[in-house]
Formats: sequence, structure tokens, C-alpha cells
Amino acid sequence: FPDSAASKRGLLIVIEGLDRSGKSSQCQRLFDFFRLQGQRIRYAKFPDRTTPTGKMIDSYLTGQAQQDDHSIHLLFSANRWEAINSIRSDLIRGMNVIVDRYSFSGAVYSAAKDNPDLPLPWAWNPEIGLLKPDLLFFLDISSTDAAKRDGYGAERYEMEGMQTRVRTLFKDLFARLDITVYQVDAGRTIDQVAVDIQAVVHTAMQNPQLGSSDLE
Ligand code: T5A
Ligand code: NA
Repeated sequence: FPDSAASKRGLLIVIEGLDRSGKSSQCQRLFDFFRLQGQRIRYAKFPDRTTPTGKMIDSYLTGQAQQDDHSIHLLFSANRWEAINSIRSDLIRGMNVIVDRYSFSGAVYSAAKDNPDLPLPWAWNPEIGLLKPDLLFFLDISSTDAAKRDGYGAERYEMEGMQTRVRTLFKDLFARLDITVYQVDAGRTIDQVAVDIQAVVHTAMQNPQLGSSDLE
């Protein structure tokens, strides 16, 4: 029996950006936006620090453990692969999914280490075949402004030089990929940023064409 509520695939919405660019705050706003409209919505975050791979990643990010650059890179990717079937089945059931960081962070943070054996194309490879977002937002903020926000500097990659390379690499990666990126000026207030994101999402909700391809 066709279930009309389940016949429309959910939207896969990814929010990317630098550390402290406001991704989690915006994911929360967007989550509330869907709920207010009576739409089903799931929030997923990478790295998901609760799983066995996520616990290893957390130890690395907080400086409790060391990892080879390639090894930690592949753990971040595995942390997405282990979640992807569950996300796919939710989308098929008509649930919308908001993802806080995804493959784009995965590729650029590793490439920003400037390890000559881990260039951007190598770093992108393990992401190929994961679900392609229907909507991809990039919260753009200068590394100097991000560094002024609460909690900055606590984890491994939160240094200004690293963040500046990450910002450049995000732009390089987006230019190489066949994907639309909604760049949002994240240096404004939480409300101003949320309004811009909601406008794009609102339009996408009316578009039945979206959904179902993989990253290339
Ligand atoms: N990483 C991640 C990899 O290397 N490979 C990978 O594959 C992946 C997925 C941890 C690190 O892992 C790296 C990238 C990271 O270095 P994380 O757990 O997502 O990744 O940690 P962070 O990015 O550091 O997440 P944060 O939670 O710190 O930053 P958010 O989510 O961007 O920011 P948010 O919303 O929590 O806000 C931070 C602070 O700023 C305020 C908030 O209230 C909060 O205090 N704020 C604003 N203030 C003023 N104006 C605004 N518009 C504001 N928006 C938020
Ligand atoms: Na966050």
C-alpha cells in the first residue's frame, strides 16, 4: 500500500563551516523550524563521538591520544559510513535530516595539515559514495572573528593558522565538486543567519526533484 506520508523523500541538509562558525546553533534553529511546521526532522552530527570510532576521534581531538594522519582521517570517514544506512532509510521514510559537519570537513581538515602524503584529492576519496546533500550551507566567518567566540582553542585544530588553511581548502574543494553551495555570512547575529538559511530551505521544500544521489 503506498503510504502518502512516506512517498516524498526527506531533505538531506548539511551545515559546514569553521570551528565556532555557529553550525550547531544554526542546526538547532533549523530543527525548530521543521518542527514548527509539523515536519519530521532528525539531527545528526559528525564526528558522532558516541560510537567506538567516535570515542577514538574524541580522544585524538582532545589531545589524549595520538594518531597517524591517514589513520585518523579514515576513522572520521568510517564514522560517517557507519551512520549512512540509517540516515538513508530515514530519508526514504520521508524524514528530513540535518547534518552538522560532513564529508567536506572530513577532507579539508586533514588536507590542511599540509602532510605531502595527504593532499586534498586523497582526502576526498573515502567520501565518494556517501549520500550527496540536497542542500549544503557553508557558514563563512574569518578565523579572527571565530577565535573571539566562546570555547575557542580547546581542541586540536583550533589554531588560527590551521583555520585559515581550512577556510581556503573549503573553497578549493567546493570549486572542484559538482555541488551547489549556499555561502552564508556567519559573522552576523544567530537570527540573521537563521533567516537566510530558512529562506533557502523553505524554497527547497516546494521542490519535489531533490534527493537521492551520491557524492562523486
Ligand atoms: N573534523 C570534523 C575533522 O577533522 N574531520 C571530520 O571528518 C569532521 C566531521 C571537531 C573537530 O573535528 C574536525 C573539525 C573540528 O576541528 P566539531 O565537534 O563539529 O568538530 O566541533 P566544532 O566545529 O569546534 O564545533 P563547535 O561546536 O565548536 O562550533 P559550531 O557548532 O560551529 O558553533 P556553535 O553553534 O556551537 O557556537 C559556538 C559559540 O559561538 C556562539 C555560540 O553561542 C557558542 O557560544 N555563537 C555565536 N555568537 C555570535 N554570533 C553568532 N552568529 C553565533 N553563533 C554561535
Ligand atoms: Na558544533
